[in-house]
Amino acid sequence: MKNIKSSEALFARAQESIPGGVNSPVRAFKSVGGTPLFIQKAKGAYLHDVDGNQYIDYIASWGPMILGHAYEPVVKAIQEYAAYSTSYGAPTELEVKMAELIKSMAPNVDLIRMVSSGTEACMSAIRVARGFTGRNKILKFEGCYHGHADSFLVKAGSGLATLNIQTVPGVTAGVANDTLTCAYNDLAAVKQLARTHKGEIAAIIVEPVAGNMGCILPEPGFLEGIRQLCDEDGIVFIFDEVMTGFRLAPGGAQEKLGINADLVTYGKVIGAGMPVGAFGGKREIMDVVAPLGKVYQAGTLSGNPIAMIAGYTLLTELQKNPGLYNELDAKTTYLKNGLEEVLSASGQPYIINHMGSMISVHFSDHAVTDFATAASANNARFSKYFHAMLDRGIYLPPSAFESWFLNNALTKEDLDKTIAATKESLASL
Ligand code: KE4
Repeated sequence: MKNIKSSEALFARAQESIPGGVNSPVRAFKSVGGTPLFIQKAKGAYLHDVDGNQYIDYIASWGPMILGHAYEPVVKAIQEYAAYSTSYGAPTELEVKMAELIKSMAPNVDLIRMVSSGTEACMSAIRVARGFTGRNKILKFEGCYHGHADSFLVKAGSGLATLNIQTVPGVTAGVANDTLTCAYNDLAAVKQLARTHKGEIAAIIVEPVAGNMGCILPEPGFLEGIRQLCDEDGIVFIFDEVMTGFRLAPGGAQEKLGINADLVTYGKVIGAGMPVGAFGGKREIMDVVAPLGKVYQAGTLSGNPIAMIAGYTLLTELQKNPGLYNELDAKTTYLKNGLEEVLSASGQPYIINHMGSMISVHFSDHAVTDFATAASANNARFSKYFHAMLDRGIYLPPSAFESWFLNNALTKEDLDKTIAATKESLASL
């Protein structure tokens, strides 16, 4: 067992002033148990907690740190721009350059609006879809998470699944009634809901590769079928690419999967760890956004110069070096193969889901293709595995309902350590 006394003391203190001692529920280790580690600093692939312990990081701040922590060009850019003031509340050339850069990387984005979180991006995107279509309902998928805006807190994944929160107090019945849900990968159910609610659905919002139930891949025909349905019924197809954007490919899941969305939302990587989200898409739809149109959306810190220079610097690195994606994908495949070897030798049932640099391990004897199959895995075993790995210096997401995120600072030695730690951990369970 590692010495985590300072984390324990800080967690006790934090709970006196912060709900649950954390500023976001998934950090609280609620489903895996134990004391959340308080992080002192991080560099490359390594986190250092307040007790001086080092960990190989597979969370990457839930996605943003794709090239590793304290990535030099990003740090230097933030340091330089901080001296010019941290916010103006007025337009800057940097925001224009950021919008142009995103448009040069992401397909189907004519206009894009910057915001300060993935939640804001998704919340704004559905408002735009409702304003554009004049319809009220949205359809989301059980176990997908699009942030904590009221409309999304219906059968959502990530922290709600981790904490087993099915209905969220404070979300009114009126709001919840406008959110239709069905199982991920169930195209027949989508078509049935579209028939039942013909002319009522403004948008179908989906994680094109789901990362909030563990990592769950779209089955062949699932997204293509929704695309066709949206074309037929005048429904806005929204790709929530807060996780997949600029991670699966420079053009995100739209590029990787070859499917066009009408609107797309971003977060995480585009801010390089600073608070940034964005929503964008076809001009005919985005034209409704104020001050051009009447769909109001705003933010004091939207397009903040420090956040913009951080994101712009990281995206530029990714655009200039597309080989980074092949490197990252190869590292993830190497890790998957190594994990498969030790997991199959353990004799216990397991599933590994993986695309690009997103991966998840499920202790399950059946395919994990939606929330129900993710929830019916042996997640108690995952919790034990999580702690056994943490004790061996490997920091996995503290929930079976999360995707792991690899960063490109990980070395073959780190991956081998992770595989070896898995072998030892499984033997100890
Ligand atoms: P934020 O508001 O947390 O920036 O983004 C919300 C969001 C939207 N869409 C997707 C696909 C997401 O995964 C997220 C946020 N992801 C979680 C991790 N599963 C963030 C971690 C947290 O809640 O602390």
